[in-house]
Amino acid sequence: MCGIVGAVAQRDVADILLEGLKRLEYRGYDSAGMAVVDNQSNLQRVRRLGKVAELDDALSLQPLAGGTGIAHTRWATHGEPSERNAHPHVSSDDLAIVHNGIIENHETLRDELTAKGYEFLSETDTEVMAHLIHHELTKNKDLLSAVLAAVNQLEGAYGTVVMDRRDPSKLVAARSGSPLVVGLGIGENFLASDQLALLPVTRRFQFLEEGDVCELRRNRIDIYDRTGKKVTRKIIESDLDHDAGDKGQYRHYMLKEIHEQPDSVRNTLEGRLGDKQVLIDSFGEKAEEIFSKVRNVQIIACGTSYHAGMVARYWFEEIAGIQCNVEIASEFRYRKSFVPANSLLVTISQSGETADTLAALRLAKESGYMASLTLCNVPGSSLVRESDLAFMTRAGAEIGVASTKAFTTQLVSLLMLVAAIGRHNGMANEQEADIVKSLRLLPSVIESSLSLSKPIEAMAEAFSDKHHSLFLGRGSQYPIAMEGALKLKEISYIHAEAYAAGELKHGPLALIDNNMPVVVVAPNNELLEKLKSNMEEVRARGGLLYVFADSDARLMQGDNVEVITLNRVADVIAPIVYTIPLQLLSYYVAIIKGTDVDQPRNLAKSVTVE
Ligand code: HGA
Repeated sequence: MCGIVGAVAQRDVADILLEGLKRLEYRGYDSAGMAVVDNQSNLQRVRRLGKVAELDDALSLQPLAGGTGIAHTRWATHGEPSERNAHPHVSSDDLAIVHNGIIENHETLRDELTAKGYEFLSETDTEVMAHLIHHELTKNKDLLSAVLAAVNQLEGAYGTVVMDRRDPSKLVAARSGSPLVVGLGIGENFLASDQLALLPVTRRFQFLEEGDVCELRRNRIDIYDRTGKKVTRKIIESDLDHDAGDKGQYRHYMLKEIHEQPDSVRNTLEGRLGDKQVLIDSFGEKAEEIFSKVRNVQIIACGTSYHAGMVARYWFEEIAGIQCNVEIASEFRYRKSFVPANSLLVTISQSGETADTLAALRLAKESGYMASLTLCNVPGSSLVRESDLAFMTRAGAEIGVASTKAFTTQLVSLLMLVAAIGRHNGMANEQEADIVKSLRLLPSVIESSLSLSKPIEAMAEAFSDKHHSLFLGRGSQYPIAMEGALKLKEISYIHAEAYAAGELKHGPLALIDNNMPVVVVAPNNELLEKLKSNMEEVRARGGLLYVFADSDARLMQGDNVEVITLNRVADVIAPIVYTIPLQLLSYYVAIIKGTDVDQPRNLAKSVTVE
């Protein structure tokens, strides 16, 4: 959340910063701003409420020129979205600062700094940091020492970049709880909250680690740990596609990413499947040894990734014969949990920077887990660096805020994990061979599900004037119903709730009337007959059923029942396949409603704040 870009160069950096913000906008889009030091050594700043396009317009009327600058796109946590609260924040016309995160002791610090004569012009916690660093500069000899002294007084999370107009030869950045990456140029250097922002100017990066403080100059980068000791951080060459942030022929990133799924799943599988087995080394060198000892799996995740974990629970217990618990990271991190012997902790996160999941991993390290594994889409991210094992989902850059290809590649990765662990727990070789065969077929099966766009678009019409909806599934399709409901609420703002279909009569049936669309995920598995009874319960009460079913499920189109038929697929991959039509449904409902599909209100991608 929030996007940060900074640059120290000989050339004017405003265009680089603006392009970086555009590439990060999906991280937060309620306001945006930029500040540079001009050739008179003055701070020049432009901020606007709204999207980066508003800032772009403002900058074309009031261009900023300078070789040192910082910029930010905001997702408000403290203080309403407004120009006044937009970053960069300034202290005494000398310092400018951008920040991602939450300063928890901001109120105490605000009182102390007000008593020292600082005037606050915003409601943000960030402005507290600006004045605190300014105050520390009166006691310390340079910006680096002042930032080190200031961050030691902060409680909470920050990724921050600070600029002083009196010495524009450098920027100082600090990271604790929110990611920052240094981009290495030739005779110029950069900072950003995500490498994606800097791909037009460099492919060489250094990830700052927790507690790092960095002094960035045109020809020099010095990194210190939180004690002030100089450290070196590995330089990595990014293999991310430069055009990762391009919509191509598609109207929205979300639609592009939905259609990329056959390829992203192919990438996930590439080089990781043997003839009849999952190649265990894909999970890391120590995977074989660790997996052979696992007797229990604890999955921790948030949002869509949590739904992927929920599906995996069915797989782990049914296929691998391993007990599996799944918990939302923000709950797990604040309770005392029981850790059975030989437990593997599995975290799932698209960005690898999800604040709650990261905190849960750090907590779990002290709680007796045998080892940790992360399933993640971003190489070099915090979860990847801090886990014992890492498995990259290889979805490619996902820009749409509503997750699609990240989810299906997580499911594919989890199914491979289940096979790899199950092998050590008595799972039959033939069963693993069947999983491998189904996984190989998956990209083409997803392609055929995508061909259902037209009927799903027509079905979406029925939802556009509705305010509420229910999603039903049973077994491993229950979490798919949850994910379908999440997609619909995220981008169309229609209230959508998912229920395990057997729960209907325990309450939600009371909601059914002819204004309540009920979406049912109904592949032909051993629960189909039960599910059919649940559908009858809805129909008998005048409810409207929208059913995604197998060709051989023998479900008839009829009064108040619309059926879209999918090809019959092996049960084990059905949750992945049935995700596709639900993604398309929410997309087309949002299109009809005219909402902002890629950047839905109040949300942002990569939840780096608690
Ligand atoms: N707390 C700051 C930054 C918010 C943030 O990091 N969002 O992701 C603010 O509210 O401006």
